[in-house]
Amino acid sequence: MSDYTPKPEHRFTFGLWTVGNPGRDPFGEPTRAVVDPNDSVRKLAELGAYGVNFHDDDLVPFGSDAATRENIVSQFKKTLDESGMKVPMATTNLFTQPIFKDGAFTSSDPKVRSYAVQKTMRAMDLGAEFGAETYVFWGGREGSEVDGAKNPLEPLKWFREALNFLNAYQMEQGYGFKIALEPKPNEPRGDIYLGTTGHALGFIATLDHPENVGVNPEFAHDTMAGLNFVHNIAQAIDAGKLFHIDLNGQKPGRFDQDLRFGAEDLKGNFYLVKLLEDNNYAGPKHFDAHALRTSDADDVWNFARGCMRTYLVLAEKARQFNADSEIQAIVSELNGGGASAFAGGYSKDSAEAIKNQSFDVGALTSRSLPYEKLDQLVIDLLLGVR
Ligand code: GCO
Ligand code: MN
Ligand code: MN
Repeated sequence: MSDYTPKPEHRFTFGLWTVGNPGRDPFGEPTRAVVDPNDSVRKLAELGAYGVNFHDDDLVPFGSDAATRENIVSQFKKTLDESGMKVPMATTNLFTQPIFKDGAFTSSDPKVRSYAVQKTMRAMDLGAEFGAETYVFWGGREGSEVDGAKNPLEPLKWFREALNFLNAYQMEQGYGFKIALEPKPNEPRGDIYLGTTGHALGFIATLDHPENVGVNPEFAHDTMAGLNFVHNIAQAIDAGKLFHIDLNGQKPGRFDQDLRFGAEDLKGNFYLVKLLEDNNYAGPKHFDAHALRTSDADDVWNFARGCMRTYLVLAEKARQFNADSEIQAIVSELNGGGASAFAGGYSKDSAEAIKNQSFDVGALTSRSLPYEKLDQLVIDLLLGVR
């Protein structure tokens, strides 16, 4: 039996807002006490995490004066030093305060947009103070319910202006952030702009400096939209844009559940972990999830342990998949055909040759594809009977 003990080298991270989630939902008050971020850091270090991430307001409450900010920052730095924990990612809360009721960077009000940029520059300063390498943009309020209220082309333009400005700011400051856009299809807005990983990848190409902008896809978000997260992550890796990842659990067709990683869709999560491991994804593995509202303070740590444990178990299953001779024989047989006649690129000669090639359509059609067999082997592997 393997050792599934999380260690800092696994680069598991949690948001302060995840383990600190007090269990509030749109219908009910919190079920748990507010947690001091310093306590969260100490406990996560004890459990083997690598670091914590935060929104500006998770660490320094909104509206704090300069002296309060300084006290909080120096205490938090001390706690991080003592526990050996890192802050690999920082982000801005552009959704809680009522001023952002109609969006931040995509508000129709230019003053709100400027305020959002001011808040983000200050949050970037805070993240840089803690050595954050990645800066996430989740546009929770960047969306609409009433599309008659603004020309749908404008929010894209405003979002682009803000990102270009803020990226230029952080470059000039020498912060060296990798910027990661986090898409979500809806919630809290009826519809959120740039709703999926694919939308974000397309948008990035329109920015002034696309080279340091990538994505932070979240399992729950793409699953809410009914999409295949593994395919989306593959596309992000293919584009060289997988800068960060939010791991959690989610049933399709529901509100954003942010469940413990692996709580739903074990097979999908197995292929996800396999994809990340096979491609040596080196970024943080961030659990953007929270314990159930029914959990008490102790059960929150069972939740955190569970996220990391399931990842490590699935990583071991991925290694087993890669080493299983029966599985590998099927996979090789399925993929053993070599390159296509056009894989070497276009030439007049290759076009002519393919035009004249003769194909045994009958033989190609009747080729055996034992996907049922393969899938059941994977099921047996995951259920631990193989
Ligand atoms: C959500 C989002 C957020 C973001 C976080 C970082 O649906 O609530 O996933 O948790 O990840 O705000 O920007
Ligand atoms: Mn989420
Ligand atoms: Mn997220």
